[in-house]
Amino acid sequence: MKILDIRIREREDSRGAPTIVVFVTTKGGAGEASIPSGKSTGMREAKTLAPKDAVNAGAQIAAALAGHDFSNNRALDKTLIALDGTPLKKNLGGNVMLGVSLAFARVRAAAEGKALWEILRAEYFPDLAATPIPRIFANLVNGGVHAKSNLSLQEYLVVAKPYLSVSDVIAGLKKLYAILGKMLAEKFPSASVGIGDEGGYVADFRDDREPLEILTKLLRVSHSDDSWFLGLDAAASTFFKNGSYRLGNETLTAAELATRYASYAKTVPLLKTIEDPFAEDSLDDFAAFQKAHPELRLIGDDLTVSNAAAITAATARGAIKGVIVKPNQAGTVTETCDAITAATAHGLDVIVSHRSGETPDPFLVHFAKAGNVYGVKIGAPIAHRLPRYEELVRIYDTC
Ligand code: 2PG
Ligand code: MG
Repeated sequence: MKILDIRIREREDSRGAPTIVVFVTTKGGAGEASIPSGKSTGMREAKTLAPKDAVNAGAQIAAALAGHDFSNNRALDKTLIALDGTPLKKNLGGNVMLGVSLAFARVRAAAEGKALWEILRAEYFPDLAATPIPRIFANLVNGGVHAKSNLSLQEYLVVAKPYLSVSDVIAGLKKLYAILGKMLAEKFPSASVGIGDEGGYVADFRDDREPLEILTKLLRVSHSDDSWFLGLDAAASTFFKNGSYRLGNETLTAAELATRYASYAKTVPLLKTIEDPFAEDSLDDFAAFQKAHPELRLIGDDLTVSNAAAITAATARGAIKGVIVKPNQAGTVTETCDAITAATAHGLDVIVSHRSGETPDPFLVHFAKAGNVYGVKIGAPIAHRLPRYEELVRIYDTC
């Protein structure tokens, strides 16, 4: 498919911060992709260029690629990676490169009359056949850098065990969300309960343990404790300062923080997963904690930054049992799919994730379906988080 032009326009994300939409025109048609952006970003994830620089990078890519023919995404992405020439995509930006790569995949999908996930499946996961429904990781209480509150931990998630249809689980989740809203309104002055970046509630909790206790109660009173479990995303790099962890008013060593998580898990038996429990450079602490607590599943995010080599290294150390995959951490369609392939080969639970600053573009759901992943992390079922819920219904329940 011959590239004719690439254009980039600035748009707002769900936080009202500037991000980009990328348009690719080829001889066979046009495609576009809107790129989300993170706040608790890993230092080794692909760099995001500000919109002005992104427009220039887009023009540079257009000048280099116009007239070139690419038969698949791997060929295009290889050329983009070479053109950028840096490990963290500092020159062309991971946001720009992913936008070009994804928009091109969409052109191919449209030309073949297929869904995006089918194009990705055919190119990157040709041996997969079934399409199991992924578990939804829904963030119902927001803290850390995603909320103005006293919580250091970033995300308190409810997760549905396997179920029959996406619509059923979303209906159950919306009920949980409404009941939780009522519980919090009774507990706190209602004007003080807010909504965070990912649609979860924000309130003045006693400490970082309290939301886990309240979510346990939520699952019990709604008789959902046999079909749902709880997860945390600590995003611990965000409260790691000068070699220690600032959890609320406390300053903890890694060992003390590990003891705290273990005590959460003991008193909150529904807690099964912890994402980024330690800072992004603390592979040893991940490995020690995962070995001491095989009943918990540690998940790498900032630790592994959707990079196949980093995922392999973390798995070799026994540091994680699951991994977050975010396409804009990787920076191209190919590297995203290679990360999914590597993680799956290592037996990890793969969870394809949104970013805290989102757009209506639901592309992540197509990566999930193409790669038959374990889960999707998509926030609470409201407002700007809904496009990914709707896409799940569209491509799992109605196709
Ligand atoms: C995370 C993400 C998404 P951000 O840490 O997992 O929930 O947050 O997009 O801000 O990096
Ligand atoms: Mg995370």
